[in-house]
Amino acid sequence: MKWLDRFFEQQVRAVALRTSRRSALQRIGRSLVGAAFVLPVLPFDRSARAQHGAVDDGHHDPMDPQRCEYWRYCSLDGHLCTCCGGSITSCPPGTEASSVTWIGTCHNPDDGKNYLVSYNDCCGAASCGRCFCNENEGERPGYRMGVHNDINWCMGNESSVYHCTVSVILGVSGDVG
Ligand code: ABN
Repeated sequence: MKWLDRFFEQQVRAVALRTSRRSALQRIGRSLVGAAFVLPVLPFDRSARAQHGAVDDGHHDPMDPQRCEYWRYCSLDGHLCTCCGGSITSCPPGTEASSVTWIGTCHNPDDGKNYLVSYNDCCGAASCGRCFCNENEGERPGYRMGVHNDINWCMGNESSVYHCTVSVILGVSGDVG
């Protein structure tokens, strides 16, 4: 393999003789600047994120339970079970609701009332991956766990594997008893 080493050495030396360090740096610089102009205009496939509900298409329907803007999801951080084979309040088959939850208060634009909502994670199957929402009304920083919603609430279940999140109404704000 010595002949190969010698061959490449000769080629590199020949290039070095013909090219000054400054012109080499200029050429590298030019191609980097060129790349900076060309790369941003290349087409990117964003359809995967769109399918997962992460792209804001300007359609904000507070009554569509498969959208993050649905009024009950005002403090939901996770994947919507309505996009994962479950419903607003029930976990998809093969998963079970978390025994501990995150509670939020959401305003229902239909009747003008505020509702106490429990966000139960559904546990026991790998993350659903669809319709991810990060709504944080009333959330507080993570160092106070009870008031932070970016938590895997499956931690108290037999399986702590997170799948998706449901939202269950616990009561109307102002109700006593
Ligand atoms: N409560 C949803 C969730 C699950 C796992 C990690 C962060 C948030």
